[in-house]
Amino acid sequence: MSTNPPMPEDSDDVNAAMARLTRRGFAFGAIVAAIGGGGLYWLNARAAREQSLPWPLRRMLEANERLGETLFDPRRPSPEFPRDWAQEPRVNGRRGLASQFDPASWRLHITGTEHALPLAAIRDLPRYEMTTELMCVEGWSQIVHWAGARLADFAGKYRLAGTYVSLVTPDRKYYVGLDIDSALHPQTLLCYEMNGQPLAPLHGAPLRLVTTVKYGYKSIKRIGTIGFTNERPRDTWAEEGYDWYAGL
Ligand SMILES: Nc1nc2c(c(=O)[nH]1)N[C@H]1C(S)=C(S)[C@@H](COP(=O)(O)O)O[C@H]1N2
Ligand SMILES: [Mo]
Repeated sequence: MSTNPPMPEDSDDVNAAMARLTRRGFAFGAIVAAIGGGGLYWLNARAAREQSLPWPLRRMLEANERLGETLFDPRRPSPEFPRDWAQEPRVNGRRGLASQFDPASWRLHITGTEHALPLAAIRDLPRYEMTTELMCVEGWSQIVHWAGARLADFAGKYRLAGTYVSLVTPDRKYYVGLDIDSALHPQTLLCYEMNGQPLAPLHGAPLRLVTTVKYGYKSIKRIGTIGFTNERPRDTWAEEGYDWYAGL
């Protein structure tokens, strides 16, 4: 079947498309139970496609999106794990990492300001470490130890405010939007270390986001520009049919 939204960089699992959708889609589970396998076949074969999904699945994704937004408690902490449970996650998704790139001349740009910050500016913020689960919407997860600065501390220091945060790679090929509650969650970090080492290039050096309250696709690697805004920012995977909110 071919119901999955396109995922050019890391899609070896076309057949897992349904499974992916059901991770948070209990409503989908209910429909599957109600109509059975034959009905599911019908759904795939006959239902009109919207953004490459049969429309009933699309409606459900949208319903879940609203539900996720309503039920999410931004203060709820995500679980943390013993430090030695951490392992190296696979490199998943390389968009925005392909271009030639010199880490030494990297700066973090803040939209609407003159700031072009070196990594030292992030290291100067209070350091926070966490051992948390990175959950990819494709159905795998990995416990990883991260070190970095809280995005909330960064926002405080540079007096940034808005309803949303926008994050973009230096080449602008991967971009993420976050609602402000998730951005300021205490386990949303601007990370410069993974498992006790400086970030490897394919894990987002020199600076990436890691947030425990979203699926992995919001944890953008190699941030080039950050902006606080009142308009909902573009988001790479949302534009390919996934939930913009992507809450866990
Ligand atoms: N720049 C960039 N960041 C990205 C991606 C990407 O393709 N490009 N993929 C995302 C996805 S889908 C996941 S699951 C995580 C995986 O992080 P890892 O490669 O460090 O395991 O990175 C996210 N951040
Ligand atoms: Mo992912």
